[in-house]
Amino acid sequence: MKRRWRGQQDRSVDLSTWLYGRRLPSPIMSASGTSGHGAELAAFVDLSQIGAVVVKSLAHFPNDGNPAPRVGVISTGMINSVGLPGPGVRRWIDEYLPDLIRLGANVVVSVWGRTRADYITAVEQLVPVASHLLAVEVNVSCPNTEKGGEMFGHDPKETKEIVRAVSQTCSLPIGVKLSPNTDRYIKVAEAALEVGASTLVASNTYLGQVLREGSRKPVLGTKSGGGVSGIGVLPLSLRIVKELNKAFPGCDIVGVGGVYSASDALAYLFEGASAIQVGTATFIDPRSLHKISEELKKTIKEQGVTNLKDLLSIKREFLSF
Ligand code: RRO
Repeated sequence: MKRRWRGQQDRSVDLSTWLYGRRLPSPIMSASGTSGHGAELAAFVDLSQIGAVVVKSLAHFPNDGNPAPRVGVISTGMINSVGLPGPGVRRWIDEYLPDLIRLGANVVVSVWGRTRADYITAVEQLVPVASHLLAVEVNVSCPNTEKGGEMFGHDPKETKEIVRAVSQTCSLPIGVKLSPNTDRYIKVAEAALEVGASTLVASNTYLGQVLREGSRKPVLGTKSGGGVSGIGVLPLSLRIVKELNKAFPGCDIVGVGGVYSASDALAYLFEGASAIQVGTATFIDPRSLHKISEELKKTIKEQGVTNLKDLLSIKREFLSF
């Protein structure tokens, strides 16, 4: 059983935001794949006070993942080729979901598959526990599958069929995790929104390759490279969020990529995101979600307001980071 976090938090400021049709206590969420399948961060942050825990992508089958090393450190963050290891939805429901429920977390389940039918089966298996979940995040953009850079999320038609199938299988709100590795992300997003996605999650990691210093050897066990994340990708994902917001005004967007501080989170909010996912920063400091939330509250107070909505409506320049 996971231990509940018992640190200090400022309760005088309202960080709440709307996403997936619900009021969440904070716009700061965990990013899929960066804190395990369950309540792994519970010792470092009050899971009931963050926006949501986004679980590492699950398939309807257990999966081993890629050979080690699965992650490598770079000056601007990291590269990974984790390769979707996971217990499968059924075992996840038995072994991981109970702690998340007990700790009061909003739970978003990321799902993946090798075929459209795989996605349908994974979501069918979630239906009996749907009342405990906030949403499904459809991952069509993992860079580390057998097919490498060839992913459903680079094809609007494929994405549309998968999202349509998911929305016909369950009544949970649907987010779609977009790939940044295509110039067609607007078309992909449009296709997903047409068939039932409510939320665009931008974005997954950036295809890359890293060699060991002074060597021809890749740092990752999969020699073909992996997905790059961290502070270096913030400007890249921020631009995608901006473009999505312009193309789909009013649509819910979750910004992901390189958020290490409240000022990084605010950049996404200023460009139209309703929430932010934090991933790579938690590898540097597992308390990052807590720290960023508290920093955001401090900024709100410094500006003489008491909630996030009012902070975002301030038009003058105000940051003093
Ligand atoms: O497991 C992974 O290798 C992985 C996934 Br599912 C993903 O969506 N993004 C990523 O960078 N790695």
